[in-house]
Amino acid sequence: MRDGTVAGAAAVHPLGPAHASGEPTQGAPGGPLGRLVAETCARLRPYLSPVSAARLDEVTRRLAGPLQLAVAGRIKSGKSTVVNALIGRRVAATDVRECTRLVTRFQYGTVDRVEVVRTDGGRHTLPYDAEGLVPADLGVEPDRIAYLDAYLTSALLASVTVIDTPGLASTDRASARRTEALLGGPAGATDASAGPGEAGTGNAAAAGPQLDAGSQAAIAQAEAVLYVLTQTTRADDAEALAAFQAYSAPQAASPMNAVGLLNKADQIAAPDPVAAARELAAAQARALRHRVSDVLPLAGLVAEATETGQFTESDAELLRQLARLEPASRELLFYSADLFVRPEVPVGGRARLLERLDLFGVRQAVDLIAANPGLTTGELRHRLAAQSGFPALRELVDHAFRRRADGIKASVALAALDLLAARAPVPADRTRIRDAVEELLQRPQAHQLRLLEAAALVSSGTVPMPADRAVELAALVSGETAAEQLGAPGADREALCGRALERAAAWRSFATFGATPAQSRVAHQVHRGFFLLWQRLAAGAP
Ligand SMILES: Nc1nc2c(ncn2[C@@H]2O[C@H](COP(=O)(O)OP(=O)(O)OP(=O)(O)O)[C@@H](O)[C@H]2O)c(=O)[nH]1
Ligand SMILES: [Mg+2]
Repeated sequence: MRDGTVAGAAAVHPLGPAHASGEPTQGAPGGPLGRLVAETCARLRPYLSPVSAARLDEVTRRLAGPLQLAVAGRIKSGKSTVVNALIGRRVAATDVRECTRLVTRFQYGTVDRVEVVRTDGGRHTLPYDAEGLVPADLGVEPDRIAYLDAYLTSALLASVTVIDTPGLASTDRASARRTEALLGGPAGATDASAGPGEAGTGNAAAAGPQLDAGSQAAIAQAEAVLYVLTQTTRADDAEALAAFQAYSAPQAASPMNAVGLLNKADQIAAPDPVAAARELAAAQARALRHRVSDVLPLAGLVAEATETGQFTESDAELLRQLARLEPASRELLFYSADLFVRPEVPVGGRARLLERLDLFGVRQAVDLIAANPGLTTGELRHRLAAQSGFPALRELVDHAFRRRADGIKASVALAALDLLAARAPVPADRTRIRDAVEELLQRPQAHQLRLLEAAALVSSGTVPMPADRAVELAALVSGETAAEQLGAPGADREALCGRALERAAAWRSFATFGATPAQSRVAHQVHRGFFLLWQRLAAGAP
């Protein structure tokens, strides 16, 4: 276990890492909504006081960077394992003994390296260790470290920065506090409900939410979150999720930007853990529907093995040996991990297989080979990955999050502008920023931002809405095609046009006659959303 904690106030430069890192500064935002917000910022900047202008620069810089995706959850839920699988390299230490103590931002860089960002604002650079992991020895006392910037030439990181976080309900209050800070929650919210073996002993509530600057820098980065859950969703899971969403304006904290992972699916004690995991994940998604948009079942360990190249030819060969055993003795092997000590399996390989795949993963692999002895190592890896549930997560990050990054980032930037206005040292700044945001939101091109805000209010339960209307709004906001937006797959353009107009009218009438004032405000935005969609369709847009 790495020792020491990170605590105390610090003086990390608010402009944060990209400026100091030596990596090229990001260019303009990739999407139309981001560009719209960036243009507003550029127009506004000359009229602001130097302090607000510097803060505005930070908003603009973040807008142009990759989506900031935090992986959060309780201690030992498998966060670092998920991070490794996503990045496609085993870079974060994962071990029963190894606790993640620091917020680590894995991001694209031209040279692989770890930059240690110290609480005094200084940085020093280290290489990854001999195994390719973020080194355990960071060269200074841990309490002098704010967070880590880990650079990798991984393709995924070009569009998404993956932030590994210390576990919540950690016995190490300082590192848990950093995550609670990242999630926007009060320090110590998790201690009371921590279970046996996980309980923190410190009186964290008494410690107070003293956020160090390193954590604040990390908070400012998270734009979406993967929340790693295990079998039982505990009260503190929901609390931490609530805290993430309470951190900033609803549009930045939309449940649409938070997805749960039911990890360690392989460890569910059921005759068919895969099927049980699917059901449990669906139940958790219902229970947490105002917190996350979905819960995906995952065997993170298997995903890590298959995605990071840890699962090798010699592992596959060993599994083939096992598959050739008599069915009865094979079965005996799987009664428990202890029985996995048989002369047929060399000691080293045995430990390695268990470490890579755990017992259920080994069984799955052996079953796959037994059913199809000609399976190549590549095919085996592919099938194991498919059974782990990882493809759905990959799809979510590569496709759904990446596609929606423009809207997410623009919404987060608008929320940051609100905050900037609220904290402006000069009253004139406040008025100018608010006027600029209002002017931006009046434009038809910015309507998607209003819709995102409305969807956030509805999906978080802040504005209650009949279930069918909530579903309709979610589709309108996140559908990739007009047919998806209108919930009418396969419909032709004429039908889509008709439906868009019909839905616009239905929402207008709901806004006028059937709704509470809050519902009415949302309904007006949705009406306009369908109307604009109709205009686009009628004008022949794709
Ligand atoms: N069987 C099984 N074990 C897993 C799975 N995912 C992670 N683990 C194991 O759980 C332990 C903790 O995993 P980590 O990824 O280090 O968990 P973490 O949430 O990052 O832990 P902290 O940073 O200390 O909070 C490790 O021994 C992993 O190998 C899984 O899907 N199945
Ligand atoms: Mg970890």
